Amino acid sequence: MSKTSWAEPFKIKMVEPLFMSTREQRVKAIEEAGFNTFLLPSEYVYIDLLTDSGTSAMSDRQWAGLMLGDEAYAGSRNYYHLEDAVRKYYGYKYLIPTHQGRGAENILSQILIKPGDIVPGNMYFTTTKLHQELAGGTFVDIIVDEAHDPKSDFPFKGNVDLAKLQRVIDAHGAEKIPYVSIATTVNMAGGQPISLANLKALREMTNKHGIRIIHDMTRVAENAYMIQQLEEGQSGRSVADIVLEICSLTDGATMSAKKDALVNIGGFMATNEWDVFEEARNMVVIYEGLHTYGGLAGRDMEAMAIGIEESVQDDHIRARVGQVFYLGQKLIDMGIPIVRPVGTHGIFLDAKASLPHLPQTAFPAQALAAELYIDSGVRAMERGIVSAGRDKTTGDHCYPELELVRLTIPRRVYTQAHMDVVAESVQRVHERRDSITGLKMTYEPKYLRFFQARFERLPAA
Ligand code: PM9
Repeated sequence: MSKTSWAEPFKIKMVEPLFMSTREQRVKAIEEAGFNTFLLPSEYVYIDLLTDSGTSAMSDRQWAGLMLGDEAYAGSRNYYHLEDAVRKYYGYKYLIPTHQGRGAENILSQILIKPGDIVPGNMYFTTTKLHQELAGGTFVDIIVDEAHDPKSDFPFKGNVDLAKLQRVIDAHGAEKIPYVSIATTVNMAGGQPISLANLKALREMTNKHGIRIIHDMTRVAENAYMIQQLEEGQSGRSVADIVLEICSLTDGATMSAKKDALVNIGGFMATNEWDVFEEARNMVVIYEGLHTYGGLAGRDMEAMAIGIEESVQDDHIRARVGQVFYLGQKLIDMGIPIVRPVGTHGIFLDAKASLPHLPQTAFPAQALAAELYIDSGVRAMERGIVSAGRDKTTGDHCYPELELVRLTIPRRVYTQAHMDVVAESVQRVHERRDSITGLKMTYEPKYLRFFQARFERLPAA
């Protein structure tokens, strides 16, 4: 990795004051929120590391772009600008805008997946897997084993284990596999990248069997940066160039533009196949809106087109990932157990390692996120047994190896001083970890339960 210091390639033009709550206010707020950080009013949050989704600061160019919104119902000029950006920076031929990533996942899953199909992928993502299941498919994890081990320092934990894929093909037949689902980077593994070499090998193998690769490109620029920094022979290339190559190795994509692409709302589906595009154009009018706006205002598409261009600039991505690494190194130096190597969009605290006295059924990561909020007003998110949901056949919890709390860093929003405050709070909570008690789930919604589930504290053992 580069040894010189990074600094933000921007200066601050406008600020948003934050409310500084008291500990008593935070205890009351988290109890009222059923110990679920998603249910906290954001007013009572000091540093909001819930997600990097839709929480970026837009540039002055993007804000100026909003004023160029063409709000025509059909054929808005901003749609054509977005189409140009998707072709130029990602290389996909056909574009369907959607209100956000899951809108694209819904349409794509319904088009490509038939009941009984199998969808192998480099670890599940919550909304992606749910849409695959709702379309009648079953997700099968084919990521390398290292991805499930928070202590493994393997640099490309997003890689596919090709032997695992071969076993899935042997067991079910290629005709039952509409596509292999590849995320760049892998969110649930801790923001871990896939290597270009692995993706090329996967392309060769899927070509042999006539299987598509569908790309969840939500954080593709971050993945490309890690390839530039760590993969042999890639250091002389620009992030933009590597992004284009990643996309060229896949057949189509779903995108939550709320992450990499620096907008507060928006997404799209892209494909190189005319037939898939035609079907998607039919479906988008049912679920999102006309095919030239897909649930977005013209101004949102303009901000997205500009954000895509900004997102692949080397200076931007170096500072973005640099800030995440800054916090990660601080926590490592403090001896806090976190997923290694540090991922690109956040730090993932290893709640299993910090709270070994709590069984997974007492929701250790959920409990740790609540404690962190109480300590300092820092809002994080559970990424463990609650997020994993229930097995669709047995109805039991899924028990993921990784029981994590995610400190997700919004892009271009917080300073290094904020990161210092976060690290000190994590350390304080870690020092009194033995006193942290587990939780009992008192309300469980049917889908994506982590968003709205409620909990109560269990008595101390
Ligand atoms: N990711 C995140 O916080 C927001 C929703 S879950 C709290 O990480 C990937 C890799 C994502 C993602 C959202 C989506 C869905 C798809 N793939 O939220 O619908 O990280 O725009 O995208 C979230 P939308």
